[in-house]
Amino acid sequence: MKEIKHYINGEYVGSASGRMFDNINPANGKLIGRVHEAGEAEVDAAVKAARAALKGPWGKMTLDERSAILHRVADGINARFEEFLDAECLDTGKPRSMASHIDIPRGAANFKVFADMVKSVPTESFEMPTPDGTGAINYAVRRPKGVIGVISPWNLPLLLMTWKVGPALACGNTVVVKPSEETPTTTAMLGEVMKEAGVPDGVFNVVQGFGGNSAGAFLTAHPDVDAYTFTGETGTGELIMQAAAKGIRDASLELGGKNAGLVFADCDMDKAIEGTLRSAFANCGQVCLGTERVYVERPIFDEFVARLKQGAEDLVIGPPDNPASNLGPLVSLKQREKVLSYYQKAVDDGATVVTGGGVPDMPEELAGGAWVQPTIWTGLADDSAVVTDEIFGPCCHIRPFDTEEEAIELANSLPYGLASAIWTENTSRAHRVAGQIEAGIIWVNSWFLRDLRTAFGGSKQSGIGREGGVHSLEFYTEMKNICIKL
Ligand code: NAD
Ligand code: 6OD
Repeated sequence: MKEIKHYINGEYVGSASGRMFDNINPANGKLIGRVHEAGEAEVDAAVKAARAALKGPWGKMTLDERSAILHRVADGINARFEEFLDAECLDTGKPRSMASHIDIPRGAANFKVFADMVKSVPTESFEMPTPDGTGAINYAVRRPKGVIGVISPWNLPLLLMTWKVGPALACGNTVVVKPSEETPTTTAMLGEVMKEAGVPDGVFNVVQGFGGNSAGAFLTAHPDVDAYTFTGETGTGELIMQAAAKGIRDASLELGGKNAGLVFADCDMDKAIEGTLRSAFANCGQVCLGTERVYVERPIFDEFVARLKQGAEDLVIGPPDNPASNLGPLVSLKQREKVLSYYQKAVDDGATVVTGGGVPDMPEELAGGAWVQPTIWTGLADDSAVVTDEIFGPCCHIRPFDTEEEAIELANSLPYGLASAIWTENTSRAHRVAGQIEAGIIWVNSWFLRDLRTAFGGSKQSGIGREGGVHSLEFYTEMKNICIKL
């Protein structure tokens, strides 16, 4: 039986309490292994190790030395690519075809990109006159923020965790990571890679466990953490912000979304269908950037619905190791309960179920998995909870619109503001509409096309702050101004 421990101060350690929880394979409901659950003692040990490591060799390294180590971390992930891939697919059930193209390569790239970027970011300097005529010079320097608490979700476990750990370490911080209880494995494995790459003990620490009244809450309550970076639900983000307020700690929050896709009659229909299929169903709909609300200009509405239905019905539902699979299970039976409750609510609210709406028939060996059908609805009122709540499942509601203004108003009608996809071949319209959408990330004729130098994050209740490129470096460093009187 596989046993997953915490990684603290360069060693794998179990919980003093002996408390453990199950790690379940969502593709078949079977036990993968047992995971140690951190109590306050383990979280405290991890934070102490991270604090001490700030003053150790890590804090004294040059940028070049630190950057070279982070390149070795990326190389270490790539050298064990298949092991990381197996582990990620086992924990999440996602198709290997997806994880091998997105999760694992991005997990490695997140280290290289920020290791390089940190070496080329300028700061500022100002000359100023003074009354005595001698003048003064101001210049800014960046320093690590300190010990960073990283709390990450289960949908893209390695990718989203390293998206924070990469820049945090590149900037010279130390980290204590609390991965999701659903997906503990790849974060645990990263400890071995860090060790082999020469990351000093205490720089990267992992505590396993749940959120509330467990490792997550103990980490956010710990007074010696300098800042938190969190990806997860908006409600959890509120709790983390409250905890961070004690002691005036900074928090970067990447939260939920209920993203709109706007499909104009002048779109390239093939591109719009392909992109909307991916944005609604990739990772079984468990992508924060995914499109759960699709608004389609009336003249092409019927054709769009028919073609999206066909595309959804052509998806191959299956386990990770089937090379043909492009729709895996949800992450857990709990998540399936949530998604199915919305499938039922849609029916109760009078939706037309265009396709799906239930649980697929699976072979006996997979029957215990968290499978759901990809689902499309039309006909719901704009205030139905199915249209306003983030479901985080393989589903979308499609509604017609008549004017550009109406489409923009519909897209902006919710308290979320994470991402949006616009489908049009009219460039003026693309710029005009993109500029008016209230979201942090807008894609035109694409979806989830990522350049890691760009600002990433949500507006409104989808988050606070931006990460990516220099924005990550801003969050993970403290800038100080030095004023020299001449
Ligand atoms: P979640 O908020 O339930 O959990 C995320 C992490 O927070 C987990 O590690 C969990 O254990 C921890 N946690 C939960 N309660 C906590 C508490 N009280 N104190 C400290 N830690 C706590 O989110 P999830 O279900 O893992 O992920 C899905 C959600 O994440 C969706 O809402 C999705 O939109 C969002 N998400 C957002 C982005 C983004 O970039 N904006 C990216 C991915 C996922
Ligand atoms: O690509 C990224 O950097 C990123 N943070 C993606 C988030 C996906 C949400 O599920």
